[in-house]
Amino acid sequence: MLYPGSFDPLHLGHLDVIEQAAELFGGVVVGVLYNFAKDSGLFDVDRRVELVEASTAHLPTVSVEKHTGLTTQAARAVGADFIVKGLRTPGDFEIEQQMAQMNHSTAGVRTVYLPSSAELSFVSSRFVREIAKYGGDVAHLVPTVVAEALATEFADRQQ
Ligand code: COD
Repeated sequence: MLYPGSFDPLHLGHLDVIEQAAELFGGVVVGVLYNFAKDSGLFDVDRRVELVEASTAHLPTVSVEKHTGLTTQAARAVGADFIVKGLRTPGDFEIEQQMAQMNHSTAGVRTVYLPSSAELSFVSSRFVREIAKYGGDVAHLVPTVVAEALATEFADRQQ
């Protein structure tokens, strides 16, 4: 099973989905995808991978891969029969359902949805980046290692 995303950066909503997937399915490959339009990101892909690895070090059945291209190609590359997606809102479902149908129709790859935990459904990488950029507190939204990386990144940018 592949859990694909940008993970720029990984936050606790993502980690919750990873933990659920590892428990339910016995393991998961986290796929850090990086070659699409959205990718003028904060962290480069190798840093994102490092941060996901550090944040999932307590989960022995979780591994992390970076991948360029389509999600379905990433799934095939890691030998995953299906993709897992986290759902926060009904709006997420509408978008994800269309992608799931396209991925099945074009590549035979199926999608499983896991609901986000209620207390984490409002968390997004975009908001985390924005809050951290202006010095707001994100410590309750991201793993400690990510909070430290954000603080360093924005301190470096201000120099
Ligand atoms: N709680 C639970 N789940 C969450 C939360 C939260 N708070 N926040 C995000 N998630 C889920 C998202 O729903 C998503 O499933 C996953 O976590 C990753 O989130 P992001 O924000 O890191 O990733 P996205 O949305 O920027 O990127 C998603 C993909 C990389 C999977 C997508 O852009 C993609 O498929 N790109 C490849 C191009 C492709 O295959 N195109 C064809 C599509 S038909």
